[in-house]
Amino acid sequence: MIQDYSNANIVILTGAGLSAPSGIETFRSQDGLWEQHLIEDVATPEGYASNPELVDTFYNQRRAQLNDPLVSPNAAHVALAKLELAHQGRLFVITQNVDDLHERAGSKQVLHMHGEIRKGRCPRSNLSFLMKKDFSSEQLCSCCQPAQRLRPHIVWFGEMPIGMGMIERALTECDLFISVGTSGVVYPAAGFVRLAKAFGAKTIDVNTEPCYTGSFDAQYKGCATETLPKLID
Ligand code: BV8
Repeated sequence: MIQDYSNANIVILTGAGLSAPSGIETFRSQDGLWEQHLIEDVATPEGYASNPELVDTFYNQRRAQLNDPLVSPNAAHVALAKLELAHQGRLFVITQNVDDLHERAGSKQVLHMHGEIRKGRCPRSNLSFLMKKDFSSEQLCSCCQPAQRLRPHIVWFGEMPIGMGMIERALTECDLFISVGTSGVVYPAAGFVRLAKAFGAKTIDVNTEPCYTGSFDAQYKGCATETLPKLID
């Protein structure tokens, strides 16, 4: 199917469902991450301000998941990395995921609009740093005097997602928009399909449970590790 778009601009939006087959928990499934924690407590600036240790623990647990040798990129990540090679410069992956599985599969053009769990951010300079150790009160920035405690480089609710200018430009210029493994609950990501469609893109949803319908020209129901490689090969 994607062969028909060999000279097209393609935007892929990925969510937690893409990493689920790799063993990374999603957010809104029965035993998902948000079932175990109140969003307000662990994914808002207010929650971090009132209990940074709780938030550090939440993100350190998720970092530990990523360091598990059993967690590796799956066939869907690999298919997207292959597609990027075939579409040099005209494929743009926007991920809501904060893991590094796209990069470990070989993708280069990836924008983490909700941040990256392997990085910490200085709350004063806003610079982000790859962190070898877990988040804690000892992890300080190297850009300020006095040094500041590094917060997770994560976009919390109420914070502006990363790269919105670049994202909006890509959406208005794309010919094909594919959403993979996202529930379409969180904005502004959930609205990307409508913007792409308004500018003439064909829109496809790949999900085990098709959701946020209405704006997609086609929906491929099934696990991304099966559906996406078929769509791409
Ligand atoms: C913003 C942190 C404005 C990272 C996340 C009141 C105040 C402020 C804002 C708001 C408000 N009310 C509403 C808003 C907007 C808010 C929002 O949308 N809230 C929702 C809940 C209504 N959005 C924001 O706050 C955003 N910022 O609006 O800023 C602004 C403007 C100017 C200046 C300043 C600010 C920020 C949103 C980012 C929040 N951070 N997480 C982390 O901890 O990981 S969001 C969180 O949800 C994750 O990042 C996650 O990626 C994201 C979306 O979830 P999904 O990826 O879709 O995961 P989910 O579990 O939901 O679904 C998985 C799907 O996969 C399912 O559909 C399932 O069927 C499918 N699936 C499962 N397995 C598979 C599969 N599919 C295929 N194959 C499989 N194998």
